[in-house]
Order: sequence, then C-alpha cells, then structure tokens
Amino acid sequence: EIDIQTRLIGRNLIYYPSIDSTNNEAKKEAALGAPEGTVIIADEQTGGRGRLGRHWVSPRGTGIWMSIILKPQLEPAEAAKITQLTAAAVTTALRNVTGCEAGIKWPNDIIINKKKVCGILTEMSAELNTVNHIIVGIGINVNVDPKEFPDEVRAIATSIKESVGHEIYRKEIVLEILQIFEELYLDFLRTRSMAKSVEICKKYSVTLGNAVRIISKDKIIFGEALDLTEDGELVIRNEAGAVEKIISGEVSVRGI
Ligand code: BT5
Repeated sequence: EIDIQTRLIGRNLIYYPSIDSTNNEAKKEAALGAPEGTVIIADEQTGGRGRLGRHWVSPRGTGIWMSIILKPQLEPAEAAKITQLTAAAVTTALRNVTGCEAGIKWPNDIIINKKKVCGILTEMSAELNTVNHIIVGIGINVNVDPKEFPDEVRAIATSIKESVGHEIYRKEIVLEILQIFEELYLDFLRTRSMAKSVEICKKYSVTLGNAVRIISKDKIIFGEALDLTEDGELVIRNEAGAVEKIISGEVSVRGI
C-alpha cells in the first residue's frame, strides 16, 4: 500500500509480489493502453534484466524493482535524456531519505563507495520517428544482504543497508523518487530543457574529471571525462587530444 501524493507519476500503481521483470510487464501494460505515469512495482523479479540482456539480481523483500511508463512527445534519439533525468531523481531521493553519498556513474549506474546500488534500464517503442512509449526500469538494492548476490555481482554491488548500517523503509524511498521524478519530468515537458536534471547529474557525477574507457559496439575509446552537455551526453577528451561527445555506451571509470 502506497499513499501517493503525486498527480501523474504513480497515480496508477500496479503491485506484484513476484514477476519476471517489471519492464516486461510495463511493456505489456503500455501496449494495452495504460496511462502515462503508470508504475509497475514488484517485491521480487525472477527474470530481472540489465542492458544487453544481462541478468539483474532481484531478491524478494529487500529491493525496489519498478518501472515507469512514459508517453512523452520525443524523438527516439532523445530517449537517453530520460535515463539522465531518472539518475538525477533517484540519486537525490536516496540522498534525501537515507543520507547516503550516492553518486552517478554515467550513464545509468548509481553507486555508493564505488559499488553499484542502483541500475536504470530505459527501453522504448517508437515508430515513424516518434516515441510511442518509454519504459524506465529502476532497480535499487535497499535492504539486500550482500550474501544474496552471486560472487561476481557481490564484488561490484552494494546496498543502502550495507552503506548506512541499518534497514530503510522501501516505501519512503519509492515515494520520494516518484515525487522528484515528477518534478523533473514535468519541468522537462514544460521547458523542453534538461537543465535541472543535468545540473543534478553534474553535481553528483563520479565520472567527470576522471579517466574513462568507453566501450561501444565497435570500438573502445580512452579519454578524460570533461563535462555533460545540456542534453546529458558525456563530453570527453580522447587520447588524441580531441574533444568528442559520447551519446551512450558502456563506460568504465578507471579506478572505479
Ligand atoms: C543495469 O544494467 O544496470 C539496469 C538494471 C535495471 C534493473 C531494473 S529492476 C526493474 C526493471 N525491470 C527489469 O527487468 N530491469 C529493470 P547494466 O548496466 O547492464 O548492469 C547489469 C550488471 O550489473 C550485471 O551484469 C551485473 O554485473 C550487475 N548486477 C546484476 N544485478 C545487480 C544488482 N542487484 N545490484 C548491482 N549490480 C547488479
């Protein structure tokens, strides 16, 4: 039971004790005409997904596994903005509610003490150069015990509980995320500018100022992360000394 205070995001909220993936369910709901702002939330996922078909560990009772259905008038190429907006909302909410030092590893990881506490998976359906809907998947390890992670994930993952030393009520975090997400999203729709979200992304970035390795489909670029553009793309100086813009891709920050 969640006492929703927002007017768009989460007004229609569907809860499952267990489901394969909230993103899969959101996709089905969107196809059936679910209204913008619909949130699918599950206590456990049996087939949680990361990017590129990777598995997302989603144990029962201890995490926030949720997806938000959006229907913005956007060009498909702009969908990455929603990932940045989400990172800004989740990081702010985690800091507000728990006092943790969450940071954003561009483009879609939220980390604490160099380990991943949250991943964001933005998926869209589009036709004729317009977006039909965007599904934003958010996975947060709130009270997850590190023992619940398989070894290879435990090496790189953490939970809020592990970092602040005690359990946090998941509902409080969900409400704060929905609230801040709504503010940033409505501001974005009204102004068509990502300024507010990008300001937050810059403030909490753990990527900027660091040496980065960007692995895209066909190449690896080494460089230094310099800045975010006004749309939330990463600006780097590459090894040859040239400044270039990275729209998305796999980024590993050296030393993190
Ligand atoms: C992501 O992918 O970080 C996006 C994760 C999105 C999960 C949410 S949960 C609700 C919604 N429904 C879904 O089915 N998905 C979304 P990526 O950047 O590809 O990172 C995946 C990698 O993170 C894996 O290969 C593991 O190494 C690691 N990983 C898996 N589970 C993790 C966890 N619970 N915490 C931290 N790292 C994890």
